[in-house]
Amino acid sequence: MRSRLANKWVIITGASSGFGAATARAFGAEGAKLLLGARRLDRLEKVSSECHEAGSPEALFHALDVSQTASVESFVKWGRSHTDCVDVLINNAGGAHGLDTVAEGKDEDWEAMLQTNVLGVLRMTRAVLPLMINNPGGSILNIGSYAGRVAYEGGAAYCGAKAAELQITRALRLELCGSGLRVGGIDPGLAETEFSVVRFKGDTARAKKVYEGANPLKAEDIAEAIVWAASRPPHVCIDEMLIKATDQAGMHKVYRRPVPAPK
Ligand code: NDP
Ligand code: 8X3
Repeated sequence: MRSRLANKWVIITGASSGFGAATARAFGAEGAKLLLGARRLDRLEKVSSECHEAGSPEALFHALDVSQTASVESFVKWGRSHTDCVDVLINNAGGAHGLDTVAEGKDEDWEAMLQTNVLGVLRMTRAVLPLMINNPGGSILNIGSYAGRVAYEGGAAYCGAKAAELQITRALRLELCGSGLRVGGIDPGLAETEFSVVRFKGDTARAKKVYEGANPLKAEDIAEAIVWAASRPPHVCIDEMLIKATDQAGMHKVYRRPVPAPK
């Protein structure tokens, strides 16, 4: 059967790595047309060519910094030059900065987390909605986190930001009821992407430790769920999905296999 997503226009924020890049490739494989945004253009160029190889008829990219209203507006203006009808918006750009307690927290980390995970989602949605509003069956999918549902030490600002994102998703669903647009939240748990490298400011050894001995989610696992949610029939809305690694029974309970000592 021809994919429901073939030739549909899909916007993905944070498409330069991790979930966003995997999601772009997965939509590409369904024959969707892509408008990809992030700050690292060299990465976007590579993802775009992988999407073409996967089967996307159009995999276009443009600089996007969701923490800046002007950048969001210029990204959407560029998108509008390619289409006036967007079918799917994936608000994925975001992440964590630092793992400090509130007592030790840094303003710049808090601000970065709130700017991307919270205000970025609001700004992108406000800017893209005019391109979706006459398009019943379209989907807005926000990538939240298990951390938006369960707090942990050192995660106050990140958990708070993702909890805010969950409530934004819920409020938007109420606001758009009757428009035919679907609004969903996908909340992943422990997943090995560049997330921890960013959180620990490039300390790859510390980032690796986060996943040591466990079998975390992969970016492709989340991409598959996002594509599935967006490809349901128009009367079906996947409201909320919490997706965890089998090894993550709870925020503070992750099964870890013994790791062989280095020789
Ligand atoms: P990555 O670090 O691999 O990807 C993050 C993406 O967000 C990159 O493409 C990055 O692009 C983009 N991004 C960050 N800041 C901005 C910005 N200001 N403007 C535009 N793009 C930005 O991590 P993940 O793929 O894991 O993260 C994707 C989403 O999933 C995030 O919202 C994260 O919070 C969430 N998440 C991650 C989990 C995990 O364990 N990995 C679990 C649950 C949720 P660039 O730097 O090029 O701008
Ligand atoms: C990322 C998952 O548990 O590391 O959102 O905060 S967690």
